[in-house]
Amino acid sequence: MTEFGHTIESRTRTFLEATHHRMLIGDQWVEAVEGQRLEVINPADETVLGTVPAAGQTDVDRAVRAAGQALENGPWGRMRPSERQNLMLKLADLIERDAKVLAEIESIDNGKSAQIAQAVDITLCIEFFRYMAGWATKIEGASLDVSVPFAPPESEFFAYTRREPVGVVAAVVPWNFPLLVATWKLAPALAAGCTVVLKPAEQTPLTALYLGSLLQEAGFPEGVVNIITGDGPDAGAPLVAHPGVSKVSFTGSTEVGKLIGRAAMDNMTRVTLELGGKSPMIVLDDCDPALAAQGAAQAIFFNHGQVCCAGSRLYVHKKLYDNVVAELAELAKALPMGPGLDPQTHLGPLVSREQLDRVCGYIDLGREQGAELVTGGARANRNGYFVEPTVFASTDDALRIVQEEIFGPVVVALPYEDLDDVARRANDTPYGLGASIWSNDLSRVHRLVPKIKAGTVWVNCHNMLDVAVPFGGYKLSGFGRDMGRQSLDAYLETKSVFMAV
Ligand code: TXE
Repeated sequence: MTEFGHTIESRTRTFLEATHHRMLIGDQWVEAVEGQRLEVINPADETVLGTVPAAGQTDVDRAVRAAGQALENGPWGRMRPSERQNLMLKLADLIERDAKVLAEIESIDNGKSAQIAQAVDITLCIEFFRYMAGWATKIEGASLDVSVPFAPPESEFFAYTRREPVGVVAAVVPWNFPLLVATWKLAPALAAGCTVVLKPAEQTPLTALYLGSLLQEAGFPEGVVNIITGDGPDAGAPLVAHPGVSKVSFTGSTEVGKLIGRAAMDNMTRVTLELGGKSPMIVLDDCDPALAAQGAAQAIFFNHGQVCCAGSRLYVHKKLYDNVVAELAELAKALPMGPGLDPQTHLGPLVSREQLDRVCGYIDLGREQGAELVTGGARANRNGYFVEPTVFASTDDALRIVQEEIFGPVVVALPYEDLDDVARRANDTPYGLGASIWSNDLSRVHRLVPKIKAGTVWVNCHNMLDVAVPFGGYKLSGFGRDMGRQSLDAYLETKSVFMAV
């Protein structure tokens, strides 16, 4: 079958034609106990793609129990690290085999370009499972030379530390990079020897369910990964508050992140939170305006601005400001918009009607508060949740469109004169996820980097990721890190063993 000149894989068709999807608990594909279902909508044409179970408390209990059993009594807990590694490598191979299928399902479910999903989302999933598979065999404690000052002088002691899996992990993930963010949680959890209950976002559950079949094909024992579908209040909230869960790994809104953080503290559940952002781009006066505009377009319009580290505030030195803004507006107007399956598409629909309303609401607010609309500024005149790529210009950092996360293809350009002042302004939101600096003047770049309060500072690029580089936020953008060696630590406890010899 071909759509928009794109030939859809037969596995994709078979998966989507099933329409009545089930969730994975233990080794069973099951309905929700209460029998409730949620519709999954294609954001490119607003049609119903199918339904998934709407999990509730009882389903959460079953999934956490299955994960607990797999950890305590199943073969997983006794597996050697090299066996865990091999299973993860097998899974990576299966994802690679089905990369096009997964990219197509992601595209149809989320709206993003299938080509870009395959090149970015799915490729990073494969690389991250392989990267983390390598760490499974390199989890080490330390042996410590100890002496106890208050013990009798003739006594001798020995101590060592063990790294142990933290336990059952609840992974709650959003809809902007559904499979990729699920992988950011699953890969270190599995490398560490944990078991997992994964809850994908209600808007985009399909690639997680497809991954469930690949986990089974790879040979992961039952209950090691359970995948429950459902919404935030009915499935997510009971999952993160469940006493059988030892660690919550969440990516989503700051608002829900705060709720999860509070709920986690009741049980002293370990928690990592990757939350919203309002990332600045700072263009210095030595920069080529055309390159800066291209960088800005990529920073804000990639994934239609539905990126937690999207460059949504563009600070440009006043010498270059007019040129960069004009050039960026031209690039925005030229962006090919369409359904994700169309190979020409760069800008797909937003994920849902709710997100469309939210983004359009911010665009209206920008106008009302007096920002100058340079280009875009409306819902696109077609079916589906499409919004025109939008550039505002302003001098007022207090505007809500400058302070608040919009999570759509909307950028505000702001001029500046002084480097110290722009560093202060760049930090002047509650967020601190990403930032980028654009300049070839290394000495000024190096002086600016330490002043920026953000988990990632890019230089002459934005939104670049590598599986070995930790990613996470300062301030209200959360705490803890995904990816890199550092992410593994969040799934491990340290046990100290102290012996008299
Ligand atoms: O996020 P939610 P929403 C930001 C972005 C976006 C806004 C709202 O600004 O416009 O958040 O998006 C689950 N207990 N980001 O409403 O609600 C939910 O089911 C436990 C930035 O979709 O945070 C989903 O699986 N779980 C972000 C996940 O949380 C709960 C990506 C995210 O949904 C829950 C997404 C609860 N009480 C949105 N309520 C990023 N950092 O990339 C919801 N969920």
